[in-house]
Amino acid sequence: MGALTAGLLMASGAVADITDNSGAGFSIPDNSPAGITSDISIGADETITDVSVTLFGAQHSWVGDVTATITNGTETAALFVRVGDPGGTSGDSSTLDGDYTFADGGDDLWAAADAAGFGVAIPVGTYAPSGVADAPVSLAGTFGGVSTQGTWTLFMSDAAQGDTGSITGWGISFSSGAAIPEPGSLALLGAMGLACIVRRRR
Ligand SMILES: [Ca+2]
Repeated sequence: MGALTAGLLMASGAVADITDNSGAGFSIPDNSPAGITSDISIGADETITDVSVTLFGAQHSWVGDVTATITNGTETAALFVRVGDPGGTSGDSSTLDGDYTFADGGDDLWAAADAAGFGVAIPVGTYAPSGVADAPVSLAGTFGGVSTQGTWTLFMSDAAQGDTGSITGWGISFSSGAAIPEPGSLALLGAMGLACIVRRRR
């Protein structure tokens, strides 16, 4: 990005993000480790600083069955793996109903599922990615420094018979390149400038 463009972006408070919400929806095959995949192809070649993935219109009657991962073909990160299952159990009995975003710094999905309880939907929102037995996962840590360009593949699977689910679509969003101050940071800069002015007047 040229200095002029970056300056204009900073002046307008814009964020240098790439978002592609074109991922196709699908039904998750019941009780199938092979699961199902869907690709999004990104043409832009930017250096990733952070990634988030959103499942749109997610439905499932037993979240503990479900695993979701994202990969660029080289690196793979879990979004969630059989929530509520520390190993060898049927997992959490709450459900999925709506749009769920997975991003570093999001809410605790396992805690939200536990709070929801049997047959109750986990609230829609932004959740931190997690792995097997709720192991912490960082999307920035996994994909930071890698190019946005290429094929990004969402994998989902269901590990137990009976309860089923689907998504209507999915998307991926990247923060890339030089950090652009967000409106909150710009306001902070403004406040700092004001503080400087106040100090000068003393
Ligand atoms: Ca199932």
